[in-house]
Amino acid sequence: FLSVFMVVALFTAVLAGCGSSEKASGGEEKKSGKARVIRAGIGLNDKHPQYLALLKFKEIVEKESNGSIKVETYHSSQLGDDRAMMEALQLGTQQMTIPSTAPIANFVPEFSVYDIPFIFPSEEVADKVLLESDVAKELLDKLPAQGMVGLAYWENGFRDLTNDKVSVATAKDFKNLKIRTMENQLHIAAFKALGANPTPMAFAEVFTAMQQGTIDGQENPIATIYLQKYNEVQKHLSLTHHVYSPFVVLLSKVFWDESSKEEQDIMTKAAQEAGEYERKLIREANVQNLEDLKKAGMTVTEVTPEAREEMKAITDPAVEKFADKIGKETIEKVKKAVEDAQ
Ligand code: TK8
Repeated sequence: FLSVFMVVALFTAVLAGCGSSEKASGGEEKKSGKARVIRAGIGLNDKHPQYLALLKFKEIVEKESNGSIKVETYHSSQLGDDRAMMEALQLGTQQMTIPSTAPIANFVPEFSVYDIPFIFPSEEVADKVLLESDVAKELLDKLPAQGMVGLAYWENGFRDLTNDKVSVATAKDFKNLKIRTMENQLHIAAFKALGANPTPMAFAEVFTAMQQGTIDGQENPIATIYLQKYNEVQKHLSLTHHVYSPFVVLLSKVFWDESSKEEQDIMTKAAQEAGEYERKLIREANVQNLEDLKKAGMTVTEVTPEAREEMKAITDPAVEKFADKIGKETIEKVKKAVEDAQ
């Protein structure tokens, strides 16, 4: 079903692209009354704070641009998975998506710095690093060379582990668990180091894979676990907090370059403003939805700081192998920014 939808979506995109050959230059566009369209797609569903914040982005951009830009929103991987959507951004057949940083690392390897387990100690520190540090900005500045523009960091959040086999409290409990990971080499290596059997897979396939038992579990922030109803096919939740995932609001560079400076400013500001809203919503959801998951019957396992230290010690050597790919300087800068934030 999904693939049929994707093909239809792609054709629509190509047709839309053919129709709008005229160059955008703010004023004239408005006179002719023809809005340029941002097709924005995400993997999460329409209950997730990311989607609600995307609607906020739409509201701000459509208002501030006086209708010169229209935003069409798609959720639940309707336009494809994270990789497909980023490739469509590069081609200019889709204009916007908001992936986690992990799949972005397949395009800009430096983004894997955020995949290093336990690199962020808290949301507050993550905020300071992502919203205020030079290195976070420098990473966004590497995107245009890949045909994408990074407007802002949003929050997916600390990732926790679910599975249908055992309650995972310490490193040894990962043994032989078949865990879906994002399509990211560092994640795969880290889960291997823990003795798990990592299986990279697109987000949209995860629920069915767990339902059919082709995988034992997955890892995502609480809000995603609840809103995607993973509790219906998973018994155990462990509060591992092993990785903090930022989201990045990505725009196609094709669309960006066709926009006036004024429109670019409107889109950047809107992404930042909607980002504040998204952080607020997702933090509320992560607290509330943990209670919801308990009520729904999931067993929740706390993970001690000592157990996290052990997991970190086990994954560190695997992570070390990625230092050259990520760039030692980038890693040092992020670690320094984390220190400064504390
Ligand atoms: C949604 C993804 C998701 C991510 C994952 O497209 O794949 O597990 O955490 O939020 O970006």
